Amino acid sequence: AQDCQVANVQVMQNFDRSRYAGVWYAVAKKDPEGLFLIDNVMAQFIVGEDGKMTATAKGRVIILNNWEMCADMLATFEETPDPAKFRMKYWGVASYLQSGNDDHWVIDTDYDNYAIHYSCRLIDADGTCLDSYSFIFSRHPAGLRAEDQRIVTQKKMDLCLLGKYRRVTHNGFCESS
Ligand code: DAO
Repeated sequence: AQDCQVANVQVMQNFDRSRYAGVWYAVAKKDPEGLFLIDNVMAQFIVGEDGKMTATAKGRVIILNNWEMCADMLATFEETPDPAKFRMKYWGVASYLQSGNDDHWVIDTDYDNYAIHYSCRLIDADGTCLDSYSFIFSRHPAGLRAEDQRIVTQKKMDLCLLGKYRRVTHNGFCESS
């Protein structure tokens, strides 16, 4: 399925949010226009007693006139008929950080090692995506296992985003804040 139609993107089957919960480290990212989170990106997904998913996230950002900081972000997830497709409302703990409402699709995950996230912000008239971002998450900040790399590469291809990712480094920038 590489016709690059957003409507044909395959997502995780039988997505189980309780197995997805916990900490994920972004190890690679395809940036949207006007990128926000640069590196040291980690997210913690929480499933509440009501079954609803929320998240906290951190990452190094540059705001205003080249001011570098660690952004503390919060997100809530609204369900859709597909269990792997959410609408994500997000905002900063500080008001000057970015906020928004994006698609949040889980493309694939084994829950224990890797997860592939995708969000299309703008669909073109031909059904392809004009402005997307995507995180490759790992349970370990050091990166993915070799056996997961192959799957991730295939999924990047399916998303028509192969070659558009950059590595996301973790150097402790957000650990003290
Ligand atoms: O970094 O350029 C960007 C876009 C991402 C904005 C959303 C970040 C806040 C919520 C993250 C939750 C887990 C993906």
